[in-house]
Amino acid sequence: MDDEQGALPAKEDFSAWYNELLWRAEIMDVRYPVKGLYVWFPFGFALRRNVYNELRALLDCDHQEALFPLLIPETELAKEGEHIKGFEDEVYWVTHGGTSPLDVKLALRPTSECAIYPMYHLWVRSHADLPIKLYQIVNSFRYETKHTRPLIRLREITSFKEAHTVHATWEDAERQVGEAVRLYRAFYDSLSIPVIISKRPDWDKFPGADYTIAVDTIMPDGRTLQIGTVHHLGDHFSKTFSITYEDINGEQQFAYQTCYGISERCIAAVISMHGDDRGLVLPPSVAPVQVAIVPITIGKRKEEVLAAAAEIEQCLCAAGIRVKVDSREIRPGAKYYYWEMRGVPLRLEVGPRDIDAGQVTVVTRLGEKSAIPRAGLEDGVCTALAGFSAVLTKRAEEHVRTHIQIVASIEELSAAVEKGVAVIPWCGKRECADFIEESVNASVLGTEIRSEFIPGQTGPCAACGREGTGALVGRSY
Ligand code: P5A
Ligand code: ZN
Repeated sequence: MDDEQGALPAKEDFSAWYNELLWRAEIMDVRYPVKGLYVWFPFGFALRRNVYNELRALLDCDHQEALFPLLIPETELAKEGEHIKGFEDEVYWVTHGGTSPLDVKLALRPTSECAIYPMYHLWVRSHADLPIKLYQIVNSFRYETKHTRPLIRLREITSFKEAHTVHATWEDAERQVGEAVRLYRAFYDSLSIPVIISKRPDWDKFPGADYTIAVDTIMPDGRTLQIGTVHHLGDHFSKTFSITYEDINGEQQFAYQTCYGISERCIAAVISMHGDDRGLVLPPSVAPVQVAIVPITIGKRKEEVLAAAAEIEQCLCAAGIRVKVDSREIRPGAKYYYWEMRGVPLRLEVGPRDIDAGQVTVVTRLGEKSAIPRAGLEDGVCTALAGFSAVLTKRAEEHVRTHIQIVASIEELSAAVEKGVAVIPWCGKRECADFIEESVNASVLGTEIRSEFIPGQTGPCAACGREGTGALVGRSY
């Protein structure tokens, strides 16, 4: 792809920057002729694979991966009243097989409760079968009517990781909700993305759930992005789909369930949180290329420099590092630009002077320059990668910390939501939330906030003055 297209729009202009970066860094091609559907370029796909490998590794400790069909018969999808009410406007329907109308319309899964739970009905027999913890990573379809955006609001979610668990008691399911939140925290830690966990207001919970815990992060423009949700489903679906087990006394009991999901919004978060005016900045844990080697081949010692670069590549590759030598016949400056755009954490420069000094010059994606001795290079590079991750985490935490304000009044809230999110006391009543939302043109996102950046807060409700606790308020994507 042509790299000589002038500068990337500044990150200040977040939407323009984001769209242009997806193209320039070869993450996605947005020109597919269906709204809300996008194409992964190979580089974007490699990033996706690494990100989902992190997620898989965490899940595989105590979940099993499975795969259920894309198509859900209308008869199943319509069974749980709340669920279908929540999704009916977003479902794509398959109505024909060739030219013949189908007897039963088939939905493209907007999510897979109604594909998986009829099978759980068959699989769950006794308390000894529980708990069940399955997940799948699939595409799902939602006819979104809000403004679609690559990786953020899709009509085909290509990378929907959904986990579905079954338990003997409500309390067991609640414990699983806690486990899932911990798992998502660990996942986002591995991506250096700070998160804010909160309980969504009742009217904003997942259709068919007892309650929903959401994972949000703060985008560069101060708006929040919901990057994961964990739902306690109670026994709503087990009653609908008749998922029962025989307890130790030989009696039939309804099971309790949870489900939790993450989409490629996690990749949108990585790109948006860490990127800068020069392009992507990727955490080493998921960067498709962790180290780019640029041979500096001016002068007579070209062959010697190329040989040294190849040897370094081999040695780093053997140490399990994702490394590439860039030996293209273009200026080193053009190579720097190219790898910076693609977020490569470390650039190694190898020239005659480095060879003579028995060292390699290392420049991080954020511009820190140092030299690592050629002897023990693998260890030096691993240390530099770990250091780079730590810097990304610190930077991201700083961003989140400076975009949260604790406020007490509507006036303060109004100013705060222009810059980021705010926390304000709220009594829990719907009409007070409506009043707050209308006053400041932002949403009450959640309560029972769990975040190291936000202290517990109580005080008089900003709307009615009754006793309240901290509610997260912001504008979201
Ligand atoms: C949990 C998994 C569910 O669907 N069923 C199985 C539950 N929850 S959810 O909140 O509706 O979606 C889970 C997460 O997916 C992301 N998401 C989207 N990402 C991109 N485009 C969309 N149109 C879209 N819709 C939802 C959100 O991060 C959400 O938390
Ligand atoms: Zn109130």
